Amino acid sequence: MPALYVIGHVNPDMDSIASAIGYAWLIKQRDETDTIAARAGALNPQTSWVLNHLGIDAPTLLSDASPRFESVTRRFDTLTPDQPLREAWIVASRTGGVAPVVNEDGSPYGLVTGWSLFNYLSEGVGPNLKRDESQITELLDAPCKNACQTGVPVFRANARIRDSLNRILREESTDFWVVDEFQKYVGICRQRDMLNPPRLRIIMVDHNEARQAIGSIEEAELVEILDHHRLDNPTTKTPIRVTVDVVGSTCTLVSERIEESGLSAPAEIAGLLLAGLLSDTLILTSPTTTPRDHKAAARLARWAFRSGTVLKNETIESYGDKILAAGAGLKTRKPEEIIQNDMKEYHSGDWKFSVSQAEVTKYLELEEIAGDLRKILDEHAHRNGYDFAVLMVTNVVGGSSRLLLTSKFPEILNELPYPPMPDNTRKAEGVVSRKKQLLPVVLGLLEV
Ligand SMILES: [Mn+2]
Repeated sequence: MPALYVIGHVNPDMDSIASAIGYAWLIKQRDETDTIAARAGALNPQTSWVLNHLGIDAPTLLSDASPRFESVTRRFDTLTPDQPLREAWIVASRTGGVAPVVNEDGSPYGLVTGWSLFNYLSEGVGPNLKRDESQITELLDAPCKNACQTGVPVFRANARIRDSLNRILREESTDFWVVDEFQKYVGICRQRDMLNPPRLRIIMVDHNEARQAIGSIEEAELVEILDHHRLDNPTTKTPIRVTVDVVGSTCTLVSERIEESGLSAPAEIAGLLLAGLLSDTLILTSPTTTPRDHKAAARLARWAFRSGTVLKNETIESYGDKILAAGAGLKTRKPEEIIQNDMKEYHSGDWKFSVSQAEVTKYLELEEIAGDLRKILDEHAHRNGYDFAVLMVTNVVGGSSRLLLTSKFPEILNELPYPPMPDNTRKAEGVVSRKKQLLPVVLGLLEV
């Protein structure tokens, strides 16, 4: 069975990372299925802080779902160039006709194959074989290097198969080397496996739109969706389990699943899920917060704030404050990073745009860097071919936002119900949710 990955959206936020780790943990416990928590990009400062604080490793980076050479690699036993050919015979009869010969340092030397062996033997005994040919067994005492096919193409284990398909089809040989990043032997891959590689199995958490998913998601096998955003999911060939529910965080859904399974999460997993929940709901204050989120937070707190753990003296509020503070502060961050960190792309009619969100604890720093930020936002929009871009700077303490728009934007957006400020930003009082508050207003204007 190919690996099963649980992964959130690109530009991952706290909820995406926490729900991926938490859900992968649950599946492993509940179904005894090997599951890998993955992330679709760099961690943001808030998430790094939480993972560090709880002593949890960051999930595996998976930026593309196209099958890699590693997925079709066969890890055959190897021989050194000086080992006798009869030992290669033993390996080849186990592998179905190929014995990899590898230098002492692990770099590929050559392959003993049916073809290379025939060439070698026919040179030794000539075209006419006598009835009892004892020469053949003697020939098998020679070192492997005498009967190797060299110049066999080499592929990196983590390279995409798709990118090398043309070359694979052109090659005469049907077995190829697979090496690691140091060009050392990993295994052998075979042409017929590469033409139909196993698809990565993916569970999407905290998103369901292909546009917000890792690259080549269409080449993966979508297994499940667990999310709380608007529905715009890719189509599938077979039925899958889809949960898109109206709650404040994906971590809420994960914690409900844990409870339904009759399990309780270990303290650090509970602390992580609680961080995702508190981050997405701004400590249970955002308009997206539901009674289920309150219930989930209480349950996670019970599991997480145990004696003997780093969170032993926390309350939901004190822990939430620390999490939000770890994500705050503009001047300490690069403008590019502020825009890229939590950026989502949208299409509406002919318009293509992005809305980035950054969280701060006060606006003082924004006024100082608004000019720089707009310049970078203009470049960002230009580079990606967006008609415009918006940066939403949210004051998580005050519970409102300032909007920074690119210098060029559709004229209709002058009608945004947020008054302009002296620093050229717009004041969006009480607006903290991109999804529930800002986006419907923007889309409402664009779609008129
Ligand atoms: Mn979320």
